[in-house]
Amino acid sequence: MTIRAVALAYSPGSATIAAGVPVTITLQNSDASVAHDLTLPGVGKTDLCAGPCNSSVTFTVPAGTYSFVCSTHADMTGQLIAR
Ligand SMILES: [Cu+2]
Repeated sequence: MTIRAVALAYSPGSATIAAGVPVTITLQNSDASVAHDLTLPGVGKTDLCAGPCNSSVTFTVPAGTYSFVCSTHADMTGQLIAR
């Protein structure tokens, strides 16, 4: 799945993933010269990179609802629903 970072926000801001199997999320940072990542606290994160750039992370999580955040922009958040 691809999640964009554009204008200091994630798009989409909420996404549903499969629980219990490896899921790869690619962050497509479209904000020129602005560094973003996608951090799932306690689980994993993409590399921090300045746009335009792509960075991926693969993780496996049990069913639940998770918040993700950009490590350089605390108000840049989104939600993953694993089921
Ligand atoms: Cu950011």
